[in-house]
Amino acid sequence: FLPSAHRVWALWFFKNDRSRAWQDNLHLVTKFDTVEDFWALIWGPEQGPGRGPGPDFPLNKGRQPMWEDSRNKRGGRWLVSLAKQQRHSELDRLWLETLLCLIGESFEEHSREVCGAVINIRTKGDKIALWTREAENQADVLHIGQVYKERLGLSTKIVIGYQAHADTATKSNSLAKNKFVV
Ligand code: M7G
Repeated sequence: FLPSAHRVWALWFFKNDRSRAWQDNLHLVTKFDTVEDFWALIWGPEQGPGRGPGPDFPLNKGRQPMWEDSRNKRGGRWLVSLAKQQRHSELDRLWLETLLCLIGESFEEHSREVCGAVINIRTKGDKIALWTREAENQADVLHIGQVYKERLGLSTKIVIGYQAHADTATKSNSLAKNKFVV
């Protein structure tokens, strides 16, 4: 972990309440900026390395995990779509690996392009996505995609695609076209 690449991460939860607008269902759970607090969050404070509630974060919610946020609006996502049976066998591992890629700044200098990650639990098949800042930055996007796929341990036979949020936002039913694949 690179303390120099200092970042504050936020964990958000989407509570599906159909009586409210999509954005109003996004709830900030917590923020963290140390590896200790990350593990305390994952394992629970008792099993964590014994730190207190952590530093005081600014009260504002910071970046929001939505297409419209200024940091996301020109960006897109590497999407990993899982088969139903993978929830049981793979989902937790793939999500933890995704989080470790984020907080470990695993993409070298391309890490600055990474905005966050989203997990969608869906009856039709769960999804994990890694969001990046600028869909037109081909070299960054491809590097991140290649490293990410390798870190997830996905077989070379599996192809994952990158979609621009602008395309996803205008295609509410079908999947947006892939801008890149690895
Ligand atoms: P989803 O939850 O990302 O995937 O999007 P799903 O199709 O597997 O459920 C479902 C719907 O949520 C979209 O069609 C949008 O109506 C809404 N939605 C999702 N995202 C990520 C956003 C967003 O960033 N902004 C807005 N305004 N709506 C979103």
